[in-house]
Amino acid sequence: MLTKIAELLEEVKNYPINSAEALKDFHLKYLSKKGEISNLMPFIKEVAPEDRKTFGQKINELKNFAEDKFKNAQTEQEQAADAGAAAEFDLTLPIIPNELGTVHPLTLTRQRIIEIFERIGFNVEDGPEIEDDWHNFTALNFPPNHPAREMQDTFFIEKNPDILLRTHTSNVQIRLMERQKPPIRAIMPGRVFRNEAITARAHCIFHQVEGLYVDENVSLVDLKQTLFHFAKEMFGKDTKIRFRSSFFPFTEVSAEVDISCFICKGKGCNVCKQTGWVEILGCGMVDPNVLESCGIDSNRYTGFAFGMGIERIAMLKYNIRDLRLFTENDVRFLRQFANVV
Ligand code: 2U9
Repeated sequence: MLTKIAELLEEVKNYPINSAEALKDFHLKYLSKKGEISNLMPFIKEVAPEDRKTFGQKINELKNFAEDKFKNAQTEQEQAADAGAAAEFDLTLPIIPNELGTVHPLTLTRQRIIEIFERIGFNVEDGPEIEDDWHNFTALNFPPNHPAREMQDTFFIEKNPDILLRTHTSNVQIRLMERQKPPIRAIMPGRVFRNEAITARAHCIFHQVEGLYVDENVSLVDLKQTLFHFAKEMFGKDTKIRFRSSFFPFTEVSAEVDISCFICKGKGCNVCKQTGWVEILGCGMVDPNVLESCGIDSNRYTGFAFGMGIERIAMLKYNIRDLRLFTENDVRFLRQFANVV
């Protein structure tokens, strides 16, 4: 029996494993359940009891040897396959360029506006783009016959004219005041919709940032100082501002704010149409009716609010002449903002 094991060991040693096929055959012939080494096991019973230990040891040695030979051959074949695959790559070829996008100028502008107001204690609030009449118009003191409520100015949902696409982000202020008592100090950046033809100066979808500050003793002085701070941070520390009286249904008093033209420093140029001033936003003291609509006591609390178009601020800051550039996604336009901070 020992001779049979020695012969098998010799056979295993000399077995040439030179291909993946041969590796498989080797395993089948010697190491599988019905392989030649397993087939030796039943013979243990036929060996004299005093020789069984030696017999068992010899089979184990044979099995270990066959297993080692199999594993080594397997590793060698795997390494050879890896080296072959690596050789197929030409490491001298130039890399495929991985082009990075750039931050959109409207995103840059929105981020800058948020940063300026966050630093002086304003939170950022968000709300729905699809809104009901109450939160977009009625609570904001729009009279029933106001032109903004007409089909040609606002996108209404046909099946339910009480539902519309918000025309400003003021709905967020209304929702905020309905659920939170003063002090309230927040800005509302977001997308708004108006039924307008698309031109160089108008679009049916644009972006706003509105702001609201409601507390005891909030005054026009707070409003002026806040917006003066914003203008200097956004357009440079030498920027001057002026307030022109205006009208909005939701504010009383109301004003439009101009900044001194930062292109010509007030001397007169194309951007400011020779006036030395450019309009940047609207603002005012929140109308007491609006506070009351939201359940806020207008005898105790006052507030200021403002609203600006992000496109307008970006056009002024980066000297962009046509609104449509923001939505055309022309990389020649977008790439110019790659290094703007
Ligand atoms: C509440 C109370 C008052 C927000 C305001 C303006 C003035 C304004 C325009 C700027 C350019 C809109 O994008 S634009 O066309 N906005 O002039 N917005 S005061 O006043 C509010 C808002 C909410 C509850």
